[in-house]
Amino acid sequence: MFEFLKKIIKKDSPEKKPVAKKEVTKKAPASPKQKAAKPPKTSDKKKTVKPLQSIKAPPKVAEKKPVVLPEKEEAPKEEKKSGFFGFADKIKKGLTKTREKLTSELTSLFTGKKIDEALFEELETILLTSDVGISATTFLLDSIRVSVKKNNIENADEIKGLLKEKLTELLTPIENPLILKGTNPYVIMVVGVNGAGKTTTIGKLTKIFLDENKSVLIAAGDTFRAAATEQLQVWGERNNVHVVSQASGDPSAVIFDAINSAKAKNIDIVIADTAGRLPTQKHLIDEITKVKRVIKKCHEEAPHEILLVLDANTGQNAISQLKIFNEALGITGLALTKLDGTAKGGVIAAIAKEQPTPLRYIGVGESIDDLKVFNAKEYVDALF
Ligand SMILES: Nc1nc2c(ncn2[C@@H]2O[C@H](COP(=O)(O)OP(=O)(O)OP(=O)(O)O)[C@@H](O)[C@H]2O)c(=O)[nH]1
Ligand SMILES: [Mg+2]
Repeated sequence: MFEFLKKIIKKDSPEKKPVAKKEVTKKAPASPKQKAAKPPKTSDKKKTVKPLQSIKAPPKVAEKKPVVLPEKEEAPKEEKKSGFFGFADKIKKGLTKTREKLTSELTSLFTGKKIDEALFEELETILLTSDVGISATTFLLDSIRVSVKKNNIENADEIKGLLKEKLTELLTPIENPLILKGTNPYVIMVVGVNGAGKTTTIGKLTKIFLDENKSVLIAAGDTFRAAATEQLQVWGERNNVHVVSQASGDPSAVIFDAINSAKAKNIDIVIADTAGRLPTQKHLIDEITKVKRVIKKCHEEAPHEILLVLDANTGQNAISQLKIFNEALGITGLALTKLDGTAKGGVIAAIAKEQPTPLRYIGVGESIDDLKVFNAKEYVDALF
C-alpha cells in the first residue's frame, strides 16, 4: 500500500517543474534583443567626441553657374566599409529594371554583329531611350569609336566592355560623397520639386548619420501641408530623433528654431525639410532663397549642404530642375531617388555630362535602408 502511494507522489512531482521553467525562459531573451535593435538616442551621446568641430572650415558654397565640382576628399572609412556584398547587392537589386532593359538590348545588339555605323546608330538609340541624354550619348559613342580604331577592335562583344569603361570614366567625377565638416551643427537643406522624395530621403539619411554615431535633429520646414509634418514625425519616430515643427508658420522660422535648438543641445546635424516647389514658381523659389538667408543669419557657415532631391523617373527634366534650383540656391549635392522604379537609370550620365554636380546619394527603394552613397564603379557594375 505504502509503495503504491510513493509511486503516485513520484509521478506527480516532475509535472510541476516544467511550469516553473516556462516562466524563466519567457523573460530571459526578450529585453537584450530589443535593446540592441533600438537606434541610438541622440540625447545619450557623449559630448566629448566632437569630430565635426576639429575639421577646417568648408569651401564657399558655389553660387556660380554652371556648377563647378568641388575638390574631392577622401571618403570616410565607414562608407568604404559598406561597399561590398550587401551594399552592392542592394544597388543591383534596385537597378534591376534599367539593367534588364540594357542587358537585353545590348545582348541582341552585339551578338554576331560586325562593328559598323548601323551598330553605332542602334547603340545610340539604346542609350537615348535609357535617358543618357544627347550630349552624354555623343560623348560615349565618340570615345568608343576612338578606342575601337586605336585598338583595332573587330569583335562587337568588346564594345560592351568599352561602354562600361567610358561610362565609369564619365560618372567618376560626380562621385563625391558628403563629408561633414565645419562648426556644429552641420546644416543640410533639402530641396526639390513636389513628390521627388525629399521627406523620405531625410528619413533614410537620418538613419545613415545615426549609424555613423552622429546626433541628428530634423526641421519640419514644409509648412504648407499638415500631413508633411506628420510624415516627417513618423520618420523621426522610426529613427528616435526629435522633429522640430510649428503649428503654423513660416519655414524660415521653423528651421531657425531648429538650428538654435541644435546649438543649445550640441547636436551634430540639422536636416531641414522644405515644401516641394516647381522651379518655375518664382514666388516659391524666392521663398526658399529667403530660407537660405535666414539659415545663414543663424549660423554663418550654414547651410553647409543644399541637397537637391531629383526623381530618376523625370528623365531629362531632372537636368532643367537642377539648372534652375542651382541658379537660385547654389546646389552643393544631389540625391537621385526612385532608381528602383525606372528603366532609365542613364539619367545619371546626363547629369554628369551636362550639369556635373556631386551625386551624394541614390535611392533604390522605399524602406529606411534604401539610400546609398553613390559610387560610380558600383553603379556601372550594377547596370551591366
Ligand atoms: N520606389 C521608391 N520610392 C521612393 C523613393 N524615394 C521616395 N519614394 C516614394 O516617393 C513618394 C514621395 O516621397 P516623399 O518623400 O513624400 O516626397 P517629397 O519630395 O517629400 O514630396 P512633397 O513633400 O509632396 O514635395 C513616397 O511614396 C515615397 O515612398 C525611392 O528611392 N524608391
Ligand atoms: Mg515632403
